[in-house]
Amino acid sequence: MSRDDRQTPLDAPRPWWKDAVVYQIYPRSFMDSNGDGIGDIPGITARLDHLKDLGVDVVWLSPHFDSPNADNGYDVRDYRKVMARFGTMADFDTMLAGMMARGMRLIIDLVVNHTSDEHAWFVESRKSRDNPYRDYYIWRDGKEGSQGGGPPNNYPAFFGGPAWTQDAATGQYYLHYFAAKQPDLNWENPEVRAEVYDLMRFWLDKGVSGFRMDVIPFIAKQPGLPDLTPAQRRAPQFVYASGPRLHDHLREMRREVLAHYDTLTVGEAFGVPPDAARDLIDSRRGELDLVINFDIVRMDIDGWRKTSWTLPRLKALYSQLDAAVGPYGWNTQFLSNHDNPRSVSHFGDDDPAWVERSAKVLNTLILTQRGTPFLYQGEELGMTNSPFESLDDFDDLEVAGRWRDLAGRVSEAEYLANARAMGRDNARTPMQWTAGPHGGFTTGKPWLAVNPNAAAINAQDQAARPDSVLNHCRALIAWRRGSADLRDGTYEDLDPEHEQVFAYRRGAGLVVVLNFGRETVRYALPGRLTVDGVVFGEAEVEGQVEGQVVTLAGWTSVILAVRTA
Ligand code: ISL
Ligand code: CA
Repeated sequence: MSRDDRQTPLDAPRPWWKDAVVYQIYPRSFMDSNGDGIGDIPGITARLDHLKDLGVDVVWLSPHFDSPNADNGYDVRDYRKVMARFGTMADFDTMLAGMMARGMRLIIDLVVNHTSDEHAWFVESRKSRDNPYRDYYIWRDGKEGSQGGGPPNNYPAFFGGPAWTQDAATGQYYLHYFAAKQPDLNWENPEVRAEVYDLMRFWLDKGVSGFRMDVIPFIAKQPGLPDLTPAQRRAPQFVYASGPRLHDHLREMRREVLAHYDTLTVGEAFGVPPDAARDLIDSRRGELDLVINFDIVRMDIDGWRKTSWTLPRLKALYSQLDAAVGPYGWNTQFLSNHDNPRSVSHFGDDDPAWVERSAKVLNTLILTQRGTPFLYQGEELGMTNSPFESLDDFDDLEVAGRWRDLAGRVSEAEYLANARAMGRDNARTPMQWTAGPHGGFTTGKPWLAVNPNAAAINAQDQAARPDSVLNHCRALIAWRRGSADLRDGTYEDLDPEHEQVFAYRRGAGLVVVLNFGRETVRYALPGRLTVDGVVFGEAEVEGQVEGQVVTLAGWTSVILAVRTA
């Protein structure tokens, strides 16, 4: 009986992905095996033992499909072909076999809100108004007639300019929420849906265990595509993500494809507030399993501008997100990915004297919160943002596109400072494997410069040091596996207002205390708790437990065994 046609009672068998630790690979930057400066699939295969040793259960692979790389693979030209620079389908099969031989599963990136403008479907669609593929995409006449009247509505694109581009062949405009090279598919067309279901089966039949679904809430458009208000234009994702047919599409996808396989589906819920996300992941509804939300990673970014965050606000978000999933949902736990700055630079302290300690604190947070942890490549090392010197150093079309939009309204120095803090390229600098040339990522010239601190922060050095970020993650992932309180216990913030300490209870038996600062803190636990001892903490932590008081050195964390007095 497939899952979506029964109420999933609370005592249903526990899905495997609730206990999994997921690791995201951005293939372009993970490992280059042939010296062309671009990461590739044989490079991933060569590094699978790094993932196995870390204790990873699932790999999420960012797009590996044939693409012109306008948006580094998030513009797919052929869903059934491996990007030539990444390797061959045989390489993919070898990588997948290598993962499975190590007990790891693979989920791939399903990018079906849009395709590349070089996809055969769009090449056909744009030829004429009556082309059989015309309705695979969203074409409209301009405002006043089809010549020169301006775009059909005032939708902005995320990578700059309007979300409509007029096409010479027919004079009509096509919709693209992202770049003009990423035309949006028309999900109201049942032929489009059937094509997507077919390509999903193609990869599932190869042994893939599911999908991370790129901006999946965007596939349902607003009926009639009315103009946005000025407030909506400032954050259009909330309108783009709330089309009325979204749940119908997801339930049909579940019925047609997913219900027939044992899968993990993770929707990138850009533009979906926590309460709306609950409906996407409620196991009784047969839609998605998990969502990637933006509440924490974007808590201090307003458009292109970095604002600020505080620990009490961060803690409030954790409690809100934990409560929002309800009894039939489950959370993802992450602090970075390929679209966001490095977590230790964003939420930690990336001063060379503190970076390792604070990276370990943040990884402890990710690995002890309630939900499925997602680590991003390099996060297990405490890799940091990169010192981009000028706008020319960035590869990301989002950085260039937003700069064009700002045209003269903001100084280049101010824009550069914000791009350095929050730009997506921070997470896309190559993985740092060794202290050697280009961090051991490539023997050639890397497509994006390796962070100059690779000699100090790299996997080879850390594998040999017991107190490294890498070995901290390895040990905590292993310990977590044996802890029912961490894997499935309740979550309770013990001190929401404290400005430097993040202390929370997991289940009945554990308390986690994180010091989010350089100063040593003496932290008094609530009187109702009796501490039985330190069960996990860094070797150099002075986690002395005097009765109810825990002393934590700067940027350290500790896990305590407790019971209610
Ligand atoms: O917030 C954003 C828009 O300004 C971006 O970080 C990003 O576009 C958004 O989070 C959606 O991300 C996904 O879709 C994009 C792609 O560029 C991102 O890499 C992908 O994760 C379009 O496919
Ligand atoms: Ca390569």
